[in-house]
Amino acid sequence: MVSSTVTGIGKVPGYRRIATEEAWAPRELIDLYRRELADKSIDDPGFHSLWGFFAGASERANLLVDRIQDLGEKRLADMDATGIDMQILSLTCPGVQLFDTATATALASRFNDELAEGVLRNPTRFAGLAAIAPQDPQRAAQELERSVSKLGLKGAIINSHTHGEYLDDPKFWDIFAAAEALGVPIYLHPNTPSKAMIEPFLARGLDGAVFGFSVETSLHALRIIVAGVFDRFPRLQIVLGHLGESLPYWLSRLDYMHSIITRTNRYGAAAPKLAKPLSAYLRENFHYTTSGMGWTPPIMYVHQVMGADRLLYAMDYPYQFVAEEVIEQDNLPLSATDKHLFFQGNAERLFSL
Ligand code: 1DF
Ligand code: MN
Repeated sequence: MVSSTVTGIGKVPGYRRIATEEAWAPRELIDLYRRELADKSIDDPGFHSLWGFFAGASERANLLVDRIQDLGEKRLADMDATGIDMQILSLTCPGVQLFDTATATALASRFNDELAEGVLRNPTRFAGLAAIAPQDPQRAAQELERSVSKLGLKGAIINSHTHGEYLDDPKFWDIFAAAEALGVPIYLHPNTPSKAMIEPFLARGLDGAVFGFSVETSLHALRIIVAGVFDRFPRLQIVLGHLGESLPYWLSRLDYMHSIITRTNRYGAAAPKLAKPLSAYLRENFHYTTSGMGWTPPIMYVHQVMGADRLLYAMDYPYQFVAEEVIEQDNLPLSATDKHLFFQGNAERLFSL
């Protein structure tokens, strides 16, 4: 997980390195996860697989749980050691989305207060995204509004499905309306696949970050697009990590196949005609970060097909705390202008830093 012996990360590269998908979790959240692991009162096999591991006794789990709680000196030291100037912090997956509506709604507000205090202690090193509870969409929209206008947070994070439900359901659209009105993005972070589709992943250990996260989250993003969310909220911006959870690779096939589906009205109201080709939404309503994907060929591909304005750096600390990946991305074959956009400029614009 950690390679702290690497040197060679330049101090003054001509840009600030802003890492945009960086996790934190207060002790209380981890305790609540541990209680649920013992009680098994919530039927979410993905959660039990994911946090059964991270709340367990392995060395990786212990290091992770220690690091993820810190919003001060330890985290800053790790950032210094890997040349990270700023982290955009968000409550780790699945955040409050695991819990019942009342619990999740109350926890989101308290954790956002706590995050905002952590940011205020080191405002040049940290910014934060609000946790919200989609279980109560109207309260979630209000909490986003409060978090941005009162606490200075820069958007929201949603960890894919909430109890197996997806945000294309119009009952959630007040959240999109609030984000669009505030001019802040929603980071659609992975979660393990929802209960309805996780079984064949679990059977071979593929439910987590290794692959299941990406299947779940790319599906979620597509559901949002094909439901017509961006025709209704044309200025809404969604952020995807992991280089777009594979979607940039699919642009031409998605356009070809989706245009047939809508032209033939094959699925009726479930797949309505959209104002633009599907790929237009992926280019105009999404940004892509390199969390967990610090590898030059796919980064250059996303830069090419999505454009220099849409690609942002992320580390995914503390889950993927790998100094070599910072060096690899320092050495991307990009112009000085585009590298500045990648590490700094796009994050400053998107998150209003
Ligand atoms: C893992 C990866 C866990 C990511 C995460 O949150 C996470 C992991 C619990 O390695 O199991 O956010 N990730 O974004 O890749
Ligand atoms: Mn992550």
